[in-house]
Amino acid sequence: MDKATKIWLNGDIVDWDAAKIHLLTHGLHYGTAVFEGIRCYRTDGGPAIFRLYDHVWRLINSAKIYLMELRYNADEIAEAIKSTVRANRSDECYIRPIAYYGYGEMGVNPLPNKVDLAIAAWRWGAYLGEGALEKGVRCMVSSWRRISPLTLPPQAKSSANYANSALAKIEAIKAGYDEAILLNVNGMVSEATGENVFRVKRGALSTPPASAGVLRGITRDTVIQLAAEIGVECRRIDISREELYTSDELFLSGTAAEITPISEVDGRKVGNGAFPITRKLQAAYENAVRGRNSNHSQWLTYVEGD
Ligand code: PPE
Repeated sequence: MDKATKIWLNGDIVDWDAAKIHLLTHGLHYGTAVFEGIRCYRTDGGPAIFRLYDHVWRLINSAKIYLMELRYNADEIAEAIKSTVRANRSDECYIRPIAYYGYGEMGVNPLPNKVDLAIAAWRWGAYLGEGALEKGVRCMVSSWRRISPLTLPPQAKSSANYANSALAKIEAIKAGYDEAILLNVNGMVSEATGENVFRVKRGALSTPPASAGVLRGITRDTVIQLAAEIGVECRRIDISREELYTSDELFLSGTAAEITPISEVDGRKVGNGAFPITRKLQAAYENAVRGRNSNHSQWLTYVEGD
């Protein structure tokens, strides 16, 4: 990774290499951690964090689901995130707040352990590899099913959920693909290992509904709003595996992945290789995160302001 200099840990800014925790931390053993992925972009008005409060509230809600006492309110967490970016003198970075049940008692019950909060920020370029945003990624449908909401709550962005993602990612990489798309236990498309999935067919946009077991992505919500503004309504409907194969366009959305076209699924080329709607949405997204869309200036929190 592209190491930075400072990490925020339980209220203190510490050196990157000094941000260490105990080996018997509950979250490491039992996946009892919740986190966020946020991006800060360079804009004409200085570095700005995209949809900061939406991420902060999702973190707070994830923690609530796991009965974690965060000890900081939304404003305090937002301020801590801004101060982490400032401490790293970074104008463009990926930000990772993580709350976890800490060190104290071993055993599955997390409740006796105090909850730690840490925030790191570092440079993270194209998440799915060099050139992915331009030429797209090759995906496979995983043999692993996405965790069912009856098993682990998908709306809690918990580390535990990512063990399922990691298995699917390993399978895809070993099979020579870039990314995996997971079906849910009903056999319908859910999401990718760290992104939501969108489909374009005859000019119409769709994405699986929350009931398909997806994380309600903040980028997904951004895409839906931006699409409406360019006259493309998005339907939240179930997508089947074969509908992936017969799409005109497919793309992934996520904070890290931004809007990444999918060029191929299971060896089937997506559409004719032109991605007109995806390209429009990529441009609209870029304008929004860079502060060039005055309709959405409320999505940006400037790091240098108070
Ligand atoms: N689904 C999953 C499973 C997921 O992890 C993400 C984000 C999304 C959907 C999209 O959510 P949003 O970022 O709010 O649009 N994945 C984060 C973690 C990536 C990682 O490898 O770590 C991210 O993009 O930050």
